[in-house]
Amino acid sequence: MSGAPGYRRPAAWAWALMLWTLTAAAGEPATDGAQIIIQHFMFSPAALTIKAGTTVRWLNKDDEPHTVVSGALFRSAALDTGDTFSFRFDQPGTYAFVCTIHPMMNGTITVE
Ligand SMILES: [Cu+2]
Repeated sequence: MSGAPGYRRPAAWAWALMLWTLTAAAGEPATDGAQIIIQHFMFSPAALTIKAGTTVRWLNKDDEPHTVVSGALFRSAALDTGDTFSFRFDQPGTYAFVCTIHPMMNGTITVE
């Protein structure tokens, strides 16, 4: 009638703790890294603004391989599902990046 025996709704603090743990585990150690999710043949967010010195991590959640390439600045290998690629942006500027396998997939990082 009201769920399985012994089941109790987790308290709000438990959810908060779990979210915090997940977030902490996904981030770069000791830096305020940013993350871009690759899913449904899109970069999300496609436009990101960060401070100089920030490491951006791309995570492929698609079942298709994708790459992350920005001119001569960086070039990832083909990322399979669950694979990540990270790059630290030290110089202010605007950086376009693209998936070379699917050139309509593109995005921009603005480094302040
Ligand atoms: Cu792609």
